[in-house]
Formats: sequence, C-alpha cells, structure tokens
Amino acid sequence: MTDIIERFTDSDAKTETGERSLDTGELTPYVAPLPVPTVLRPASDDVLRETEIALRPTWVRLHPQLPPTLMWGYDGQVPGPTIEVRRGQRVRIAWTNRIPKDGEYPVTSVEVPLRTDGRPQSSTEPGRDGVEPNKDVAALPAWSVTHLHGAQTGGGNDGWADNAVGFGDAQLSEYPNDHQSVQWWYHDHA
Ligand SMILES: [Cu+2]
Repeated sequence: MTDIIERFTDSDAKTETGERSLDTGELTPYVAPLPVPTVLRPASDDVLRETEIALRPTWVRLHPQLPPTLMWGYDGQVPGPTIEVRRGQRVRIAWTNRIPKDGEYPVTSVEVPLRTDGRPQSSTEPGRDGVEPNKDVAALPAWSVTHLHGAQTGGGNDGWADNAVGFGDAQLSEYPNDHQSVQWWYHDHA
C-alpha cells in the first residue's frame, strides 16, 4: 500500500526507522493493495486554462513492512495523479515546485569503494556500508523539471534535465496529445 504519511516529523521518522528497518528481512509479497492514483480531467473547452500540479515533499510507506520514505510527490502523491485526456485534446500543465528551499533532499549519494576480495560489490546490498553521504549532492537546491516520457512535444515543453525549476516557480508545458491512445508516465528529470 502506498500510504501517504502527512506531517511526519523528523523525530517520528527516526523512531520509525529504528523500530522497523533494522530488523526487516525479506518483504512479504502481495500484502498491500495496488495504489490507484487520482484522475485529473483537464477542461477540454479552454486550452489556455492551465492545470496546476505541484511537487511537494511527502512521506510515503512503500510497503507495510518498511518505514516511511521521504519523496517528492506530484500533488503530494506517489504515484502522482493520472491525467486523462482525449486524442487531440491539447492541455497545459503548470508543474510547480513547492518543495521548501531548506527542505531535506530525498536522495542520498555515496561513493562506495570497489571490493577486491571476491565478495559481491556492495552496490548490490542495501545501506551505505558505513560510507558518509556526498555533501555536494546533499547541498543541492531542490530543483525539479518534469518530463512526460515518450510524448511528442515541442522542445520547450519536453522537460529537459537542465531546465531547472526552483522553489515557487512553475514549468509551463503544453501537450498536443495528437497520437493514438496510449498510457505515458511523467517524472522528475532533475
Ligand atoms: Cu523518462
């Protein structure tokens, strides 16, 4: 179950982590229902009216046996809402960055040394193997850019990885949707 935890404080997170993650072995499969995202249907009569989808930090339980994980969720949801349109229905989405400037960066980057003693590389194992996180990555501002994977779009709407959108700013993207029926996914490209 993708169970969104609201207003999860830092101390709560540490307690959860301490209680649950350390003694977690194999995860039990098929215990959580499939999460079904909410559906957005942008108005079809006015392409100029944008639909705003805001990226916000949120704590998500990815499995009942795992502690909550900090993620950036579209409209605070993981997965984000499904945008449902008809063929040829052009829409504009305002992907807005609502991640606080001083918010925690939900990515931990480490450089783990290669093992030469014959054991499997530690990159196949959970955890950091005692290595400190990369401070340069941790200090990055929480910028975002959203890419609609597979869509045919104008270059300015595509969500190139370098098109950084900072706190409070919006990435305005237009999608012509002039193609056969398909299911695509959007994701942060930062
Ligand atoms: Cu992609």
